[in-house]
Amino acid sequence: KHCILIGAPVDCGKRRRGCLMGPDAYRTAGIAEAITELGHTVEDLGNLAPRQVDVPAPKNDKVHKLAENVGWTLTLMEAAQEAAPRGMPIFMGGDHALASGTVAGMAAHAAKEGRPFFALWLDAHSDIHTPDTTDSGNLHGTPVGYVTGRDGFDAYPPLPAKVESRNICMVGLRSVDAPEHAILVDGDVELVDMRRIDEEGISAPLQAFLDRVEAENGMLHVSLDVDFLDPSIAPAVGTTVPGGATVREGHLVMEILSDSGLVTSLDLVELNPFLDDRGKTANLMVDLTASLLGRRVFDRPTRSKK
Ligand code: DIR
Ligand code: MN
Ligand code: MN
Ligand code: MN
Repeated sequence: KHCILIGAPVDCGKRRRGCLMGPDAYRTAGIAEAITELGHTVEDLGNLAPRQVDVPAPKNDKVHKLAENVGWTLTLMEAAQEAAPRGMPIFMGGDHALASGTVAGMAAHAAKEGRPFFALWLDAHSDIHTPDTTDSGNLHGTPVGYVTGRDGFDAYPPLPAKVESRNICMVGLRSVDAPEHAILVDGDVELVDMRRIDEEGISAPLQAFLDRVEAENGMLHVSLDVDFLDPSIAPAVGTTVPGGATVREGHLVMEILSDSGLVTSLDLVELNPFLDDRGKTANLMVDLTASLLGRRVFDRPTRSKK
């Protein structure tokens, strides 16, 4: 594989600052070295910057830094489409607002290739607000709303390719706001909340989703929010929610994804190095990336596909 590291120091998707240091924390934790050790090649495009744009004042006056969020969406939508034909983009965030650009860009790329697009959302939150429904005004809670074509994103660039909500699987859910809940219970996003993980394990629902991706020859984007993980193992995030995935559940997801050979792009989001404990969260995120890219103790020959 050729991995393309793209620094996206997005810090405008919420009020608490610090995610802008994420890309350098991943570099410091040795993300490039971890990937090359696995036999892949790496290219680091450095850190990008948001396009400067003017936007009308948002209807909802709680919305925080709309113009900067729109600017990042433009930048990253373009960066994703530029990188995707050459390798596997790994977007080093930055908060989750960056996914409005990365997911929209990867979906546009898939459409150009004539392949269906799927997204795996590893997160405590569902991030399916719109600028009108968000109560916090924090746009990191809206990327799924944007890429699925919900109303209220008039200030944003028109979507080159809408993501089908049935092609999204959310895993790790344990904090869903009321307006998000209302949309999700009536919709067809595949929902794997923590209770389902407790009862069924994490591998069965994930494998069922991957079987669909494979059957449709889809491209698969993985969006990994630090708060998918339990705060005890991943403290460096502004929005900790107790009861998250364990170290082993995190690795198992990545190992199964690796075996599937289906992943074509990755977001690493919400790492706030200002809140970390001697780099432990950054190191864990790098280790999870390594598992996704093939690090393993022993092969599983009967299950591995590629
Ligand atoms: C929260 C989003 N539901 C909000 N929180 C997120 O502010 O709307 N944290 N996405 O990562
Ligand atoms: Mn998120
Ligand atoms: Mn989250
Ligand atoms: Mn909220």
